[in-house]
Amino acid sequence: MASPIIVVGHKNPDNDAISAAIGYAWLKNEVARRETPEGEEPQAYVPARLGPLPPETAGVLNKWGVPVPMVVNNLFARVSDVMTHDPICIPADSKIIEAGRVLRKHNVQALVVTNEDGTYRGLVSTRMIANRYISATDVLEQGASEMAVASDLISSLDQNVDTIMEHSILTIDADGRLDEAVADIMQQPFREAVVLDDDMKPIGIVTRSDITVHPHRKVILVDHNETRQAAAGIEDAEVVEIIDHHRIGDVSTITPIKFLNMPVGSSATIVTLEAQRLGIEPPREIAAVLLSAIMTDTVVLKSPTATPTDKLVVDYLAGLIGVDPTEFGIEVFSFRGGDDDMPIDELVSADSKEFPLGDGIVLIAQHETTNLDVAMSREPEMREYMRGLIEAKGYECVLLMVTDIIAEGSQFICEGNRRVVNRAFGIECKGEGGTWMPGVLSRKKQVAARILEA
Ligand SMILES: [Mn+2]
Repeated sequence: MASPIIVVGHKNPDNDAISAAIGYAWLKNEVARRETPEGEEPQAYVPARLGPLPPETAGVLNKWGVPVPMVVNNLFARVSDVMTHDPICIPADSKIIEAGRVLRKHNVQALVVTNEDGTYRGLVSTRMIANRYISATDVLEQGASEMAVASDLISSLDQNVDTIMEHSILTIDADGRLDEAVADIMQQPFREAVVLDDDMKPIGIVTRSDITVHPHRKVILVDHNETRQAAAGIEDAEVVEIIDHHRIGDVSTITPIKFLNMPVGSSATIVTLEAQRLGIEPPREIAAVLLSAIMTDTVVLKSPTATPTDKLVVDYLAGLIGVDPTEFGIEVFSFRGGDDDMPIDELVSADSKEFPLGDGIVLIAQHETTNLDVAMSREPEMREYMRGLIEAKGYECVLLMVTDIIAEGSQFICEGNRRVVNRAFGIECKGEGGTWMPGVLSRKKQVAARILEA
């Protein structure tokens, strides 16, 4: 069966990064199910995330009973991508003759030897059995009769595999990186490594011939197309599709792929348009997940990134769910909880993105609020945390936009090299108090673009 294809958003995932992944994985699975001939296994698509759930995503998934996508730490090829699943096992008290029969029956070179409780004990291979027989010729050279050797060989058939098996075979983890496992396998004198689960039970076997191929994990990127924002190991993966609404970045591919990039308010909008194009209607819970992402990315359609297309898609999804779109959007924002007790790291960097600028990197963070005064009462704490980020990561500057979605503007708070921001906006952001920027709601359209151009 083909490995599942991962559908994943960017690092520091926001609601759209996770929700668009859920929605697009649902759509791809739906298409695969419809197009795969009966009796065949459809290609599976699995939504994933590169970090913790934003609270509004947790709230929406919980309310609508949608499973939380798994976390992927990297996209490097893993041991499980090459291993032979369900290795043939025999108990430690089996006779060598029995091992020989099993090897022949399954046409394999090695068997995993297990303890009574099914846990891993060792490995017996055709080579180990052959060595047992070759060693008999030593006895012959020492003057034993051919008859004695023959009877020794015959009695060996009745010997336990335990006596000839190897205990010191490399054991590895299915989720481990393949390149690291390959290095370890090549360093040991044996051809095989046994893959164990957390209970020490054998679930796979990898041989030197399995690692002559290097598979690439297949991945669909949503809500990003820059390697800087992608999972570690993206360069080792095969990007098979991209669904995005950001500027075109630096992800490159060897073959042509489906690359849907539209200047609309959210990736979830594009996912919904794709579903409509294919004539597939999302069930209510998927519609809710998609609608929540459009609402957060466009700040309940108030952001200048919101387009007439987003409005149409919002009305369509709200109709499917049977809700008022604005009320729905405000409920999604309410899942974020209060600004007064939110941990400072979450408040500042839950939604932050790095942008290259000259030789440096600027971090632009955004915190949306319905109560600017409460958020701004934590300014000293925010600034201290931002200075810590600069020290730890060496940013040129960190800009935090505290966006008031009701007053429709952002308070700019900047640490590091303020000139970058001041020059881009023609302002005098002097530090304490920050600068109120009326009408600035969109990091992408109104802030990042201007800083990168300046
Ligand atoms: Mn987005």
